[in-house]
Amino acid sequence: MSTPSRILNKALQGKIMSAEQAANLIPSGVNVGMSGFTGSGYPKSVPKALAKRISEANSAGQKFRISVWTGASTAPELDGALAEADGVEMRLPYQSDPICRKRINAGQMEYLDIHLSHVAQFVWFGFLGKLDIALVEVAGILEDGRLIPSSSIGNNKTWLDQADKIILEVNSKQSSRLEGMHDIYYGTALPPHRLPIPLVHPDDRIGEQYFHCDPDKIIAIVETDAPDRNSPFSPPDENSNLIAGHILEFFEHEVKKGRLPKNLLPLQSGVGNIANAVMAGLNNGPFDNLTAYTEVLQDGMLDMLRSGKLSMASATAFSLSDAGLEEFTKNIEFYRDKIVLRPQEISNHPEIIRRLGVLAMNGIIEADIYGNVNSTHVMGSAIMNGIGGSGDFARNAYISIFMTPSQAKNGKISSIVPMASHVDHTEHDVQVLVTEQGLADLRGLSPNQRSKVIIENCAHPNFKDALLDYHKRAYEQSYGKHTPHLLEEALSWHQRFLTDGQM
Ligand code: 0RQ
Repeated sequence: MSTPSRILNKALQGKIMSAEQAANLIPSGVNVGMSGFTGSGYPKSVPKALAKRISEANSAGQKFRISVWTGASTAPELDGALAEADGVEMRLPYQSDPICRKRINAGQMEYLDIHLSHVAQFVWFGFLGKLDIALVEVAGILEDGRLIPSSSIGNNKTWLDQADKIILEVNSKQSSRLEGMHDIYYGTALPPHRLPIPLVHPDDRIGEQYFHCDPDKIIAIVETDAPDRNSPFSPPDENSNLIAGHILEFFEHEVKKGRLPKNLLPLQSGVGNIANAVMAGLNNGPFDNLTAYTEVLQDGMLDMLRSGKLSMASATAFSLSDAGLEEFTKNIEFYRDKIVLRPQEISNHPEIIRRLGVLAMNGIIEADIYGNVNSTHVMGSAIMNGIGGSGDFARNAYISIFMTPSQAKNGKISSIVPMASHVDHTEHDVQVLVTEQGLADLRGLSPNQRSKVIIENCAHPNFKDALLDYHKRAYEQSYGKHTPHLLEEALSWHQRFLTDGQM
C-alpha cells in the first residue's frame, strides 16, 4: 500500500482502518467527544458507520446508545444519522439538527444546553463524567505524531487530552494549507492554580500550531475525503438590512459620543443571515481597521477581510458557504496571517471577552418588554438550537446587542412579548435590542423605562397597542410596580395571537 500522504508518522500508519472497523471499537454506553463546530471539522464517516451499527443493534432489540459531546452543531452525517438511529442517550452542548431537535422535543433524547466556554472546563473538573472516546477530524498527522487541526478547533484539545481512547479521521478534503492558522493554548490549569491567559490583542498567538496526544491512546485512524457541511447564505432580506442599518447608526453615535474608538472594538457576531447582513453593512460602512474576536467565521467576515475593512479575525471555526469556501481556499495565503483559530474555551473565554471589550451581536427568538431574552425555546418548551456562545459573549461584552425581526411565523406572533417564555439572557445582560423597526438602547434604564423604549422602538406596529395596553394594566394592577406583570395573562400571550394554535 502506498504511503498515505496525510499520515506521516510511520507507527500510526499501522492503525489505519475502515470507518466500519473503527465504529466497531465504540461500545454502547460510552461518552464520545467528537470534533465539529457549526458544520465544520466534524468526523465524516465513523458516525455514519456507527449509526448503521446502532440501528441494526436496536432493530435486534439491544438498546445501543452513546452520549455525544461536541464543540457545537455538526451535520446530518453526524447528528442527523445518530439521532435517526435512536443512538443518542445524551447530547451536549449545542445542536441545530432537525432530527435531533424533533427527538429532543418529543422527549426521546436528553439534551444538555450549556455555555460553550463551560464545556472543556466541566470535563476537566469531572462534572460530566468520564470521557471514554475522542473521535476527532484532523487535516493531517506529522512525522512526530502531532496533529494538524482541521477547519474547527472546538473542544478537540480537551477531547484528545481527556479521553481514554482516540479515533482520528484524517480528511484529505481539508486544505493542507490550513496548517499554521491554529493557535492551541496548552496553558490552562485548574483552580486554584489558574493564571491569567496572556492574550491582550485579538491577534495574539499564545499557543501551538498543532495538537499533541499520547499515540498509545490512538486505537484507529480512518482516512476520509469529504467536504464540510457548507450552508448557503441567502442575500440579506429587507429586515436584515434594516437591522444592520440601525446597528451601524448606533455604532456611529457611540463613536461620536467618545464611547467607542473610531475602529470600534473587536466584533463578535452570531450565526445566521442577520449576522451576515450586519457584516455586509459594516463592509460598506464608515469604519476601518476593524477586528473580530468571535466564535464562528462566516462569509460576511471573509468579505470584510478581503476588502480590508477587517484587519484580522479570531474564531474557533469556519462556517462558510460553498462560494465562501472556494474564495477562502483560492486565496488562503492572503487569509493566513489574518485568521487565528483557537480552542472554544479561549475564543469564548469570559476573561478575554471582558478584557478586549468585545461588541457582541446575537440573534434571538424573543425578548420581553423589560429586556429579558429567550434565545432557545419556542413557546417556552420546545428547544430550537441552544444558547451556544451567546451567553459567554453577552455577559462579558463591552456592549451586548441582541437582534431579531419584530415578528415571527409570518406575522402570527410578536418577537417582543410581555414576559419571555424562557430566559437565556436576563435583563442584566442585555444592553441593546434591535429589530427592523428600530433600536432600543437599554443602558441605564429601569424596567419601566426599558419597556417604553422597547415597545416604542422595537415592537411591530401590529402588536404595539396590545403591548402598551398590557404594560399599562400591569402597572396598575400587579403586585409590585418595579417590573409589573399580570402573570397568567403574560404567559398565555402567544396563544392569544395564534389562529390555528400552531407555530
Ligand atoms: O423557525 O426554521 O421552523 O421557520 O426560529 O429563526 O428567523 O431564521 O433566525 O436563523 O437568526 O435564528 C435564535 C434560533 C435565530 C439563533 C436563533 C423560529 C423561526 C425559525 C429560526 P423555522 P430565523 P436565525 C453564537 C451565537 C442561539 C445561539 C447563539 C440561535 C427559527 O440565533 O440559535 O446565539 N441563537 N449563538 O420561525 C417562534 C419566535 C421565533 C420563532 C424565530 N419569536 N417564536 N419561533 N423563530 N423567532 C454562535 C454559536 O453559538 C454557534
